[in-house]
Amino acid sequence: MDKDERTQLEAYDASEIQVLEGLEAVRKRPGMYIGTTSADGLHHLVYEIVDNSIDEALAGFCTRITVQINADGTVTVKDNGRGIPVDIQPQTGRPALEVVFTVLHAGGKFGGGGYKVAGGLHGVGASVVNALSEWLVAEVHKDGKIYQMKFSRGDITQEMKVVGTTDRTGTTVTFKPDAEMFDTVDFDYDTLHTRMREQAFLNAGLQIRTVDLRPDREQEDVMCYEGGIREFVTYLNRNKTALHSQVIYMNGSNDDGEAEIALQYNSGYNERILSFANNIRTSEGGMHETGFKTALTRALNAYGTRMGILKNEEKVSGEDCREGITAVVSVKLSDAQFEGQTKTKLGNASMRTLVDSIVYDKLSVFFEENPATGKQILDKALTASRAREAARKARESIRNKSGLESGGMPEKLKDCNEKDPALCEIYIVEGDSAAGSANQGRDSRFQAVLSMWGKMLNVEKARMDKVYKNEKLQPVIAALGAGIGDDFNVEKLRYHKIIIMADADVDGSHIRTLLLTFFFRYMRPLIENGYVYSAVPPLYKLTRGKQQRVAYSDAERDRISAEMRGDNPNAKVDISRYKGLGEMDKEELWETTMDPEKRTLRRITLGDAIEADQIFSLLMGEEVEPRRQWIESNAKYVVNLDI
Ligand code: TSJ
Repeated sequence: MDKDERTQLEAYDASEIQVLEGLEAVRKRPGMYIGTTSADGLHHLVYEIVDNSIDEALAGFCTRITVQINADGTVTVKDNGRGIPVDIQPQTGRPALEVVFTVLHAGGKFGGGGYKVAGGLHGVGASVVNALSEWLVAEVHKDGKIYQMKFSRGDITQEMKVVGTTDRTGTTVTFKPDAEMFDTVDFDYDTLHTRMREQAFLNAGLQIRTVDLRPDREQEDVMCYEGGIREFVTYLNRNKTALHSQVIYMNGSNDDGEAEIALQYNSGYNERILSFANNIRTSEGGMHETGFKTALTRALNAYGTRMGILKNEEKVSGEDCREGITAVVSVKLSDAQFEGQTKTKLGNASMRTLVDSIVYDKLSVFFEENPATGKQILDKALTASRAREAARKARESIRNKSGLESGGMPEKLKDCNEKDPALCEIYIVEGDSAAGSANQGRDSRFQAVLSMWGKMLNVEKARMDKVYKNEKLQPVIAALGAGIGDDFNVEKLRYHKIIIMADADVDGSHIRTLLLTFFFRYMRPLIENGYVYSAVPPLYKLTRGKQQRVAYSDAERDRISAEMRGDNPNAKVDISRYKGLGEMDKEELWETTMDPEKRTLRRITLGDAIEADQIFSLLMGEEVEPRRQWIESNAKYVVNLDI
């Protein structure tokens, strides 16, 4: 062995040790690397892989990406980029392809000086996916050859070798997530499809195809949007009535990066601003979003003053300017700083300056050239300003309102004795009979019950002042004790578990959708802090002789039924379906749905709430045609409308 060879081997040994330690750490604490081992974490594996193909597209070398769930439940991601480099890296003495999959944080940071735009927020790379896969196969088409390499749970199971010839270039990765590491390994097509659609909107002209090949679940979607985020805004407003037909689009760049903004107002009252940095959703906002908001307010006020619509120092507030807006703000920059609790807040001040100047300048020009649209938007902001004033008055009157017992609590609330919010729960129950069982069955030391009944307010069509005064929602507002809208203060919240308990039928899902939409629009921190839950009542009761059990799903029903039968194939197990919560007596309800030792609660995420909000807009909004279409295509599911 000569000196060079020895040096290389030592380097290899050293890197191997580091590799094993690195990837072992991933398997020991997967949550540290992918956030969670729930379904979210599982899907995150796919995004980690796809991010690499999108980086290749951003660099200008890839035009098509396919994300495919295979018949056996594994996933394949394929692109037509240059192919991951296969040459030996001088630092490690190993092929770059191997390093990508065996060294933590290696993704995208080798060869050609890297990309202008850095990779994903959680861009821990492909090695994490390797570490958490039962097996993974990578194939690279490059320089006329097909290179292949295989891995398992972080280890190399087949060194890189040439397995054929090819006339194209690109990378294909197939992996099977390790069932030992995840709560579930069942990929959800809709989840992948939704995420990929978002990526297709954010990367104009890039074609992304999603495919499901699993038996009885076959489907496919091809997404490619030449209009990019313009089409994203059109899509987000698809169930709303647009205030102006054109989506307003603006872009620009400086030394630090580039920014694109698209917006369109609708006839509704909600603000929907989606912001992204390097294709990553910045849910907590940040500098780019701030720049957008301040420039929008300034541009509208300047235009109003110039046109004489705003007189005598009259002004519209930022919030007024954003009523009914749907906007997408997307920036791409070289050293994105992610801050905030969930690292989804952009910290780069240069993006505030950039977005601010683009929006102020281009919007001012747009208003000059389209005065009718400018006036419509300004009128809307002025109406919002007046409604806000009316709402403030209504809010004040809430405090001296009847329907509240002494101490300010509603009659329909059966409160608990405990006063520490962290220990208190409130069940919001639909229907009087279910509420009766819940009242009697609860542990009144820490569980409160609030019953709701009858038809609820349509929050979609109501302005804020109507919502505050609504007799169905007032008890909820009063019981939670934390105010509403701008006044909402999560510190005053009286219960840290808010549990929606409703039947799995149309009425139940109606009330659930309404409550979620209400929380989403008027008490969002409730959802952001994870305080909202859905109770999970059982679906079946199984009886054999004196023995009784319950099941929460069809699969569980079959398993328990087999268990109860035991070795006796003739034993008769009686299975009945619960028709609703009202059918259960207080003991049954306590044992199956309320006892913290035995119950299941589903925590409502912001994603659930956004989806409820969308369904809600669709079902309750002004647009008739999309609603009719939705009901038609979901007719058979409506009974189980779940959120
Ligand atoms: F990382 C990975 F394995 F997860 C992965 C990477 C998975 C998939 C499906 C695709 C990719 C990928 C990587 N697609 N395209 C690339 N490109 C590169 O890695 C590449 C190619 C050429 C050069 C160069 O400088 O010549 C540099 C890079 C980073």
